[in-house]
Parts: sequence; structure tokens; C-alpha cells
Amino acid sequence: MILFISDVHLAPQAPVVTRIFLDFLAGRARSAEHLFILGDLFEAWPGDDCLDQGNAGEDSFAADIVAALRALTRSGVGLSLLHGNRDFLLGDSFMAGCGARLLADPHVLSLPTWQFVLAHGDALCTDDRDYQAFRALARQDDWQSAFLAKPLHERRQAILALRQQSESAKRGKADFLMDVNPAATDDFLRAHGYATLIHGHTHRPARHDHIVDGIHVERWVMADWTDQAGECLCWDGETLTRELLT
Ligand SMILES: [Mn+2]
Repeated sequence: MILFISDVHLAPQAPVVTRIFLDFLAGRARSAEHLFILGDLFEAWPGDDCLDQGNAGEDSFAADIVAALRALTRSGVGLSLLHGNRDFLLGDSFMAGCGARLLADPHVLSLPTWQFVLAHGDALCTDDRDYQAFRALARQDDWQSAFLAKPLHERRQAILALRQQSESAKRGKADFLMDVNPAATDDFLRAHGYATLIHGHTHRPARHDHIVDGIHVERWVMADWTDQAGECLCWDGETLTRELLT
């Protein structure tokens, strides 16, 4: 059985979500062959050096999450992650610490009985030009090395400022800007062999039916996690099922 989760948005300020996530790792996730995390596991990620001793500050939040993921992979569960728009700086040290594999976004997942394509989902929100411009910039090696060269506290500040900007911009944004673009999505499904798409990012959980070139393609959008509940998708080899996690 394979499990998918997305948009957990872990943060020290969200203890209930953290508790639901840690329970999930120690419980439900243990019966899976593999867990796929489709981006935005963390609300923010300033760089893997936040895990270094001495940098953790007063709490060891990030290190505790790594330890819990490590315990999962040590128990024999495979773990793969995609970057989200919040945690695209998750790097090699984080992956090694967890025993996880970083996947390119999108990732084609070919299973014996079905073909999936996994994505965070932000790349399909092409109507939001401002965001796409930032995404293109921030995914460049030059930009990332320059950013990571700044002191950790400066990076944390910069991320906070960016979040505030984006929150206030969001309030003025039309609804469609924050969802996937239909034509871009159809092109994407066509380019990936009409595989079942699973993504998160939009926080609009649903199962959409697309007809592309006369072919029926399913698109599953995963929920973000809140203080009320988290969500995983379970593939048992035949069907996908949503499971509520509390
Ligand atoms: Mn996102």
C-alpha cells in the first residue's frame, strides 16, 4: 500500500498539526510500503543548516521532525519528497537525515497496476504571473546559493517578509489566479501520458475528471492539514481512497 500526503505546513507555531503528523508517522504510515510527500511539508525552510546544532535556537523543531521521518524509514517504509513552494530549499542534508529521496517535480510513478504523475501543483497555476516569475527565479542555482550564503537569521527574516507580502497580495487576487489553469493542466496531462495526476498546493481538495483528447483522466487534489485534521491518499493497488487523520 502506498500513501500520499501534501501541504502539512509544519511549523513550531502549529503544535496540533505537528502532533497529528507525528502520530501519522508512528502509526498509519508504518503499514505503508512507501510514503510520498508532495511538497510544503514545512511552512518555511530557510536551509538545511537550520538542523545544525547551535543553529536550532530554543527549540529543536526541525531536528525532531527529521528524527521522526528517520524512524519511519528505519522501520522499512520508503520515503520520497517533492519540493513545495514553501520548502523548496530542502536539500541533501535533510534528505540524508531522513533517509528520503528527493524527486523532481513532476514525477512519474509507474506502479504494476497503474500510472500516476505526482506534482506539488504550483507550476500549473500559470495565471499567477507574479508568482511564476518568482518561482522561475528562486529555482535557479545562482539565486539559491546567494540566498543560502546569507546568515540564517537574515534568511528567516526574508522568508517572513515574503510570506507577509504574499498574504496581502493573495487578498487582492482573483479566485482563479490561485487555482490551476485548465489549459495548462490539459497540456500537462497530455504530456504525461494521461496518467492520474495527484497534487496539492491549492488547498482545494477534490477529484476532478478531465477529458483530454477523448481520454478520461483523473486529477486528485489533496487537502492541506489543519488543526482539525490531516489527510492522506491511500493506493491499495486498485483504488485511491482519502483518509482523514486526526
Ligand atoms: Mn504550496
